[in-house]
Amino acid sequence: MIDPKTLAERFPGDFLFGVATAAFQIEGASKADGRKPSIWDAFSNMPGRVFGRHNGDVACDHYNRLEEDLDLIKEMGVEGYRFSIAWPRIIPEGVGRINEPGLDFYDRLVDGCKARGIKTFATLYHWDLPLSLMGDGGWTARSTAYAFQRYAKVVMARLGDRLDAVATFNEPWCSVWLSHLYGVHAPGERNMQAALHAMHHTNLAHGLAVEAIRHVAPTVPVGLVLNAHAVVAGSDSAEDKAAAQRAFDFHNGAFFDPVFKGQYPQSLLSALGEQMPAVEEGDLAIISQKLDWWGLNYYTPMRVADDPAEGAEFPATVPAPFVNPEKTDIGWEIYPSAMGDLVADLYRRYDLPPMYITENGACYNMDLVDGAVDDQPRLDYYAEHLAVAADLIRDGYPLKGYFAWSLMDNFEWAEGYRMRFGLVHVDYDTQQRTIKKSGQWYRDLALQFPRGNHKSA
Ligand code: IFM
Repeated sequence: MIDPKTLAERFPGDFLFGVATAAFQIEGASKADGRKPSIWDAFSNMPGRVFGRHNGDVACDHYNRLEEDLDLIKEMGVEGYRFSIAWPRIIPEGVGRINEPGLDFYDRLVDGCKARGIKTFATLYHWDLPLSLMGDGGWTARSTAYAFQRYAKVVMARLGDRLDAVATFNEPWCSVWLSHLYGVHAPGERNMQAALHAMHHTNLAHGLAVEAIRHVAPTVPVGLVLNAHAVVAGSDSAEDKAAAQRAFDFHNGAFFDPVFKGQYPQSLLSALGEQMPAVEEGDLAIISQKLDWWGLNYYTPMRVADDPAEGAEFPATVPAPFVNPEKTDIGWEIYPSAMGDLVADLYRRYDLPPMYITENGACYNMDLVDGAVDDQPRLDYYAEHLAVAADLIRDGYPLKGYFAWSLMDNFEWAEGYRMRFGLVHVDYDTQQRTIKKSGQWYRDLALQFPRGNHKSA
């Protein structure tokens, strides 16, 4: 077992260790204090969408257990908490009426963090679109981008004086491709044209929100969290290498290129441009405003091969086999070095600001035995990926912090509660929290920070 104190020595003294969650996954209280449904409430209540028809009505009951959970975060020894804000609590219909009790909840959350000396990293959108906005087409409608801008303004006007950082979106890949093309996440569409509309309007919403944040809370560092895919060709053949480039353009370039280069990838435009919505004059300038930071969420590589089927839709790839047969309980290949290669590749391709690893972690579903959870494989996963993070710092990449996903077991989207990513175990019958073996290890590491004589990377 890697000793956490030895590992800690590989990070600069001002490196930030944190834990992450998202509103819909933990809060519950889905009808409390004026909150209205999100697309995830509707989706999870439909048969056949979420495992066991689990929903977010109670989740980890975090909304009602805020103080205890903030104590738990403190107990985890971390310096930062990454959480998301639920748009349906703040502007329940997406547009129109502002719901003060919703803002009050996040006020308490932020103040509670500050009182405990914990830095606040807020995400404005972690997939819980107010359901009412689906009446206009949800993310396929340009008007949703402007509704998001207003929501960003409202949140920052209330919380901006106490946030240490804000991200506009979490993983647009999921709320665009997984939600509108692959049909796995809400709203469950399977349509390329709809997905391309969601793509552009999400990118536009990001840019509009950056503008709003800078206007209302100019001192808060603003960023974007991307689950960049570590795309690896399944073989050295020219076909598979070309497939990997196409996959990069589609899965990463669709977001990185407009944000960090002010244009969409040429390959995507050639293949799919006709199905895209109008990119109006000025859109790309709004989208590509310089960011203060960006966040990487990394779990597993994406191995691809060329799809030989005639007329296969762009990016025309099929999955290639895992190289490492070891996988986590959700079926994702464990391959830590791909995280390092991905970061190096992204800094080669784009002019990127400093970064955080905003999510990394593993799904293992072992339960409580005699009051304890022995999740050694999760601990190993963390240790191996953190060693890669330390290598990145050694090699000069501007990596400022790392957030473990997740603080506690929670609603794992289409997988419901059966897939567990927490450092802390949640018994959903009693809402009892138990720090797992991995959580104790992570705490021992995090407790070393910040430490004196900071030597920044
Ligand atoms: O649970 C999710 C999280 O909401 C976004 N990133 C990936 C995690 C694990 O699937």
